Amino acid sequence: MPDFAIPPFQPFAIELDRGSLALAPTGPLLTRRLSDLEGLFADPAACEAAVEHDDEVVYTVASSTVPETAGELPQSITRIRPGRVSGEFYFTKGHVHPVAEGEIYLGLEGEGGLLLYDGSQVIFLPMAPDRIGYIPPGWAHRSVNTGDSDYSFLAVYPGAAGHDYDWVLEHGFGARVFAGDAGLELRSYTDPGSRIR
Ligand code: S6P
Ligand code: ZN
Repeated sequence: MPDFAIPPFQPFAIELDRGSLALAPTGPLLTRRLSDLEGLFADPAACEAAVEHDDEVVYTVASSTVPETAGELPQSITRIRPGRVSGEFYFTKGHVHPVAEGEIYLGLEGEGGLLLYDGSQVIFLPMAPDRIGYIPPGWAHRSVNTGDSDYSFLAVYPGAAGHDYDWVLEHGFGARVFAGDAGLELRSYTDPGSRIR
């Protein structure tokens, strides 16, 4: 398993293979399955049944060799598989950066979205290849695959920003993204029967 490089290092280039979306050189690879997302979907029983069935991979995060340390600017490629749990599109766990710093995402393939929540306001940014999504400091963010093929994006973020996943467990995300009869639906996080738009 490749690891992060140890700073300080010389300037270097990273090749992005546009076919496989592999980075070279490459760092650690993280894999998240449905069982890693238990308790996050609106329908926990349906998620549990899917975990029992085949515990599908929901997403992978392939990091470059740049470490998450102060002063560095790490990158990673997230690939979210297409899928739904009771109509709710597959998503990433979602987090907020405890050191409030911005982050950018660049869409690489597929159709998806960035759900952003500051504790009161919720914003959904549709994402597609070549679209840059900007996450301002302090906004929790979760990515959603709203298509029927892989949705992948490049993330670039400050190395000392950290990742707080508990904030999301406590505050939720303001909205959930579902496949509706006439397309994508944003529904209330705590009352998924009620549509926001
Ligand atoms: C890191 C950046 C992404 C996510 C990745 C997985 O700051 O936002 O690389 O880590 O998309 O999402 P999560 O919420 O499981 O970390
Ligand atoms: Zn982030």
